[in-house]
Amino acid sequence: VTTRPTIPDLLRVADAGSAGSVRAIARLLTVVESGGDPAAELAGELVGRARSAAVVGLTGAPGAGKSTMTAALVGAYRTRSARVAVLAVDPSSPFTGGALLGDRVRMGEHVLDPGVFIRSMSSRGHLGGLAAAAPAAVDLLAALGFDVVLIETVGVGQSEVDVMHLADTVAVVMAPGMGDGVQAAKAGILEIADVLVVNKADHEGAKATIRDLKSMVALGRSGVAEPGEWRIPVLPTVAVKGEGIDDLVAAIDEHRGNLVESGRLAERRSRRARAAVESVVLERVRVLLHSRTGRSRLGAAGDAVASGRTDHYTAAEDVLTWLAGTERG
Ligand SMILES: Nc1nc2c(ncn2[C@@H]2O[C@H](COP(=O)(O)OP(=O)(O)OP(=O)(O)O)[C@@H](O)[C@H]2O)c(=O)[nH]1
Ligand SMILES: [Mg+2]
Repeated sequence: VTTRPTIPDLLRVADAGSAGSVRAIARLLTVVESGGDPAAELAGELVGRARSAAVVGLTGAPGAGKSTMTAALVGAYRTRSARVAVLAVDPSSPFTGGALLGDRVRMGEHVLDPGVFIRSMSSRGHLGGLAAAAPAAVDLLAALGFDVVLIETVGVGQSEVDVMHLADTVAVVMAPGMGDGVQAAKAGILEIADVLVVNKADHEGAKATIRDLKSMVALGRSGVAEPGEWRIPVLPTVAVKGEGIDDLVAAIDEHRGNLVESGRLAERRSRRARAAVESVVLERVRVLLHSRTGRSRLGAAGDAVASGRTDHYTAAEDVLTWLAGTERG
């Protein structure tokens, strides 16, 4: 008779780093994604653990070379014997199977390396959406002792920005000649980028893109540099050939050093933890609202507003008062 491994069992196997550890880590991530009591138990087990992972976000337009870059970065970190986890995140699409399958091929030899853990997350099947699971997933991987957690996501829309807020360092990957998409994305780029990467530097037009981005970075700065202020570097790479990857790793290290010195690493960690707390709160509220009582409360509130007996703010206050009572009880 085989019994289901408990969460402490899974943690022991994951920590041992032995043959079954990749599978144990995968199961722990499933626990995180599924939420509820097991996820709460796991979170409790992880309290007090050291988390020293460098959390690196990689985002950019479709086809810019993020996955190729991720594989190259994994290779670079592995030569330093760092343990690396990759979370490939697609916040928008519930249908990422094909793309992620391609990424597995792109990850090549890393798929079989026990020092590398690769996981895809999509919005499919998550009660609270991806945002609910991503912060806790990053935290789990850090608590399991990974030295580097790479989060790869597509695009620079709001949900990608949310995901990128989980990272200590965000690299935005661009490619030359991507036209209007790049233009449109520019506004959001400086908000989230710590490092700008111009991939496909072997393509025509790379020089112009680099020049463009450098002047954009210069314009985005507010005149006089403060001491210790981070300057966003613009780095050319050819990810398919591994060119420029060492410089990128160096820039990521440098940015991390800057975060530590300026005290902003702690700030980013708090921001990540805040996101984890917020997502649990929102999940709880959603569960309560969708419960039998919750639905009848909402239904009654809707009736009261529709019939003109009250307004929707007052009705919402009543529902919130009920929710607060439920949480205490
Ligand atoms: N010439 C050239 N091609 C590259 C380079 N980097 C990546 N590619 C190619 O560009 C294509 C897209 O690369 P991916 O790594 O899949 O890009 P991605 O940003 O992950 O794409 P999505 O996940 O679809 O958004 C692939 O055919 C790569 O081989 C590069 O530096 N130079
Ligand atoms: Mg990709």
